[in-house]
Amino acid sequence: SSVGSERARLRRAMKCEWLGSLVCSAVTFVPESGLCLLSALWNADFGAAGGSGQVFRRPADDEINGSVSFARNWSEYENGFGDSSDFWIGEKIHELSGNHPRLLRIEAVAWSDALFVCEYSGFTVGDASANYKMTLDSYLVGNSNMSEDSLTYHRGMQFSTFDRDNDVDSMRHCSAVYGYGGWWYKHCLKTNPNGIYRFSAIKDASSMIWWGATTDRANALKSIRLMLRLA
Ligand SMILES: [Ca+2]
Repeated sequence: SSVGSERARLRRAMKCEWLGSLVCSAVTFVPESGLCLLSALWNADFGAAGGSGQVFRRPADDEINGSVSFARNWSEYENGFGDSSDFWIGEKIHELSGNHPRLLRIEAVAWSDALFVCEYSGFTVGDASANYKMTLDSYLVGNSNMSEDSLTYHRGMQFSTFDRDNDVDSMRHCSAVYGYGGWWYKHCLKTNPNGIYRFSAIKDASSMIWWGATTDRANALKSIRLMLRLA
């Protein structure tokens, strides 16, 4: 019933906020979907799935370049960075998912303002000794409206940054080739949410992209966020 599902949503909300306050102040609860934010970069309204037209304000240095904020080194990605609206959660992602595989939800907004969503079960991230290796179980087709599953490609990869090449491409340093962001690069990518922020749907794979969320796979996105269901 809707009462039952509302009760379940509230229960998740309370557990999520409790876990969030326990492990990381950067964990933000998203009441509309009952999930917790891991990472976000937005200047758009996420619509029904996400809230009330928050406007993203880029830091001053990004107004010059527009590509700085997610080009961070290994220790910055470990520690986490950013503010409440534009951030990476850091190694807390392992604390949240290492022993408890979670549901992962990605919300991406194209420059047309269309919202694309996908969800994965069994998302988990290892610890520093495993270079934060990421695994997941399956793409939840019924909860997703993207034209393809692009994250399964990255399953089993270790995390890389521009100063730590842990990808499996022996010829290239994927982070450095594709925008200097940190991510679970492979050979190299079908998703690049920490790539360079553009101010239009420019076609370039070093941009913040997510295959399946745009007409052309390499079109830059307007906004994206990653969320974890903690309870
Ligand atoms: Ca490499």
